[in-house]
Amino acid sequence: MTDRRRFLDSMDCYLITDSGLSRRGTVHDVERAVSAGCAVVQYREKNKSTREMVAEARALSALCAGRALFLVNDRLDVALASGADGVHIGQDDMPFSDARRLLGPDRIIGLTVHDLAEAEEAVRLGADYVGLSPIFATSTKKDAGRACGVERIAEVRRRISLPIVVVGGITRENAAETVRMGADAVAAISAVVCADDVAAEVRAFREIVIEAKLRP
Ligand code: TZP
Ligand code: MG
Repeated sequence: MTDRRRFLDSMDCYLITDSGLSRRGTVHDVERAVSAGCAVVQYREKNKSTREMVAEARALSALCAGRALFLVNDRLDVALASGADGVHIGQDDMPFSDARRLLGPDRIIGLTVHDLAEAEEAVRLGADYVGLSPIFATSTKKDAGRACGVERIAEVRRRISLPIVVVGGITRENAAETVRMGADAVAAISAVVCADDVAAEVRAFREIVIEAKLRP
């Protein structure tokens, strides 16, 4: 197992960036989240040119080095150009086998899944973790689909041993329940990047997750 995969074992709060929602910008959000102990950062950028993304991803990759895994959403080209630790891809993105061939064996590839069949397929393909979504209703991703509910987490947990990150409508109020149902880490976009103090918000989520893991 590479050091990169070890980061996945320690994750509790997983940051997904969103420059459209962020109050102080993605670099600020990542710096504050990582300084608060966030172990995995996913650079999800929908508003910038490829050139802007490569420059920003390089800066973020340097900022995360040795402190957190740095993954790029969807864009393998940006991940490769920036020296990222890996990518996060969805069901309609680059096929997994092509992504693995392009990235090589050591980089992390996370896959979005919506149900047990997709989660079992992620295991078969060799994904490093799954992002299960959307757990709750969300307005952050317009095409996220219908909320699957917390029971889906338990159903997937019973059948696969890959790390599970839950996404979609996660708040401080519902995060503990997702962990009790089997999530390893929570990814809350709006709750974190719209917060007054990103570091304090990440710390709060981390405490909730760590506590819920200790007392299931
Ligand atoms: N993928 C599935 S739902 C979602 C993504 C990126 C958005 C989650 O955002 P929020 O603000 O935490 O509901
Ligand atoms: Mg995608």
